[in-house]
Amino acid sequence: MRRMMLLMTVAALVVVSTLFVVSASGAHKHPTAKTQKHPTRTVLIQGFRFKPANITIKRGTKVRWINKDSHPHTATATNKRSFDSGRLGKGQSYTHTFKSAGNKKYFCEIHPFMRGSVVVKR
Ligand SMILES: [Cu+2]
Repeated sequence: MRRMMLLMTVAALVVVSTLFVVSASGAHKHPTAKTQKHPTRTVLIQGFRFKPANITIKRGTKVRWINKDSHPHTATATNKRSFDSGRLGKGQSYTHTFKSAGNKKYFCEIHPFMRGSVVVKR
């Protein structure tokens, strides 16, 4: 009986350790998963609009604005301090890393009706 218990304990240990190894190797199957935790999000400036106008990201994520219009645009924080792309000509881009959580509203200084927001989660 004691021998039986011992066998079952050993069997259980083998099963548990096998599961652990499988899950651990599973995690290693995606070595890029960690580096892609905070990917760059792209916002196009096209047709006098930010596309998409509202995005939600995790803290530490980079946001890249690309001007696809032939007119110059800016991506300027409404508070004018957090970030400001300056004038972006056709094809030019601007990248900002969002390090603090909150709802960051921005607009185009040249066309103030163009508005967008970046919601940064912790
Ligand atoms: Cu504009």
